[in-house]
Amino acid sequence: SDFDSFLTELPKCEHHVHLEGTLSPELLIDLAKRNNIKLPEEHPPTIEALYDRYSKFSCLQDFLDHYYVGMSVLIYEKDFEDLAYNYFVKAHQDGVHHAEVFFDPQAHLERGIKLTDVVSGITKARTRAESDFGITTKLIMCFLRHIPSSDALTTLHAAVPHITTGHITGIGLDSSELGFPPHLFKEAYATARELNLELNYTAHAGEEGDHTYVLGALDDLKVERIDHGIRSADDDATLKRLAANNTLLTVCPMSNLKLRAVKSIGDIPLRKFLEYGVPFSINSDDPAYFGGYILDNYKEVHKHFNFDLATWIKIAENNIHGSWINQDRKDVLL
Ligand code: ES4
Ligand code: ZN
Repeated sequence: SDFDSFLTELPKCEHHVHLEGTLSPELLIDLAKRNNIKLPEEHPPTIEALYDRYSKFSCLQDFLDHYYVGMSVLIYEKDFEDLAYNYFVKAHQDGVHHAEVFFDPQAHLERGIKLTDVVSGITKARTRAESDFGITTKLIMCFLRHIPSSDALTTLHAAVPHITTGHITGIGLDSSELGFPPHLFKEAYATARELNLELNYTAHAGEEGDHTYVLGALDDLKVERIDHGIRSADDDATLKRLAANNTLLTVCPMSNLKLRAVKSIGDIPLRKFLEYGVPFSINSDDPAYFGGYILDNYKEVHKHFNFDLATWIKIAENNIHGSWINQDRKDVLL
């Protein structure tokens, strides 16, 4: 439709995508062959079986169990470069001008992969994409909340050389939310802040957890942004605080539907966010697992909310304002 091409042309920024979640069934099977990896017996063995399994996640944990097995095919620097470059190609096709991407260092370190291989592969892809497409990109390392926070600190120290070179410029927190509240990672965030004044901070909160996880991320971790944050809508004071501080929520509609955080995309409280003046962006999260990339997410939102042009333009502007880029780059995108 006409609106589809409007949404395609709309300058988009992606703020919430896990590179390991862009591992398509096709690339997973290719890399398993290329690297001679035998996937566990219960893991779907074919592209078709993988797509079928991915269509029926019951919750975040059910997805994560597949996600961590899937990424076991990523071994060499080139694998990470291929993974990230494929994502940037797709993002560019979807009209993304700026992408801030997550990766999970601990998920690779615990498999004996060197952090340098992961970061150099991703950095090579970023450099190629920036020169091939004029897209700008940032790399955010996430701590895994299901692993003791002492390991987050060890990982942070291992990442210092990559932070110093500017290859990693953000800190995030992801994985299983319920039972792993933000305050557990207070020291890890505080240490990062002492190490480097230039880093940006975000955390997943209010995806399956209630609004107290969002407040915890703001108070204990002092994040500038909240990933997901949809459960903020259950508490008036939380909404008012997000609005007053202009804290961006990086919302992932198809992810919320697939992981059953909502019954329908129409149930995501986007109208409430607009009413309260809480800025949000629309993102793909783990597009290879959730049935669509960023443009699909924009189209799904339009299908359920039928926002007018002015609202879409406002959303696009909020996206640019909430990006971790300098004012010169913002001026180009606006
Ligand atoms: C994730 Cl959807 C989601 N939630 C939390 N952690 C994650 N890691 C990758 N995808
Ligand atoms: Zn996520």
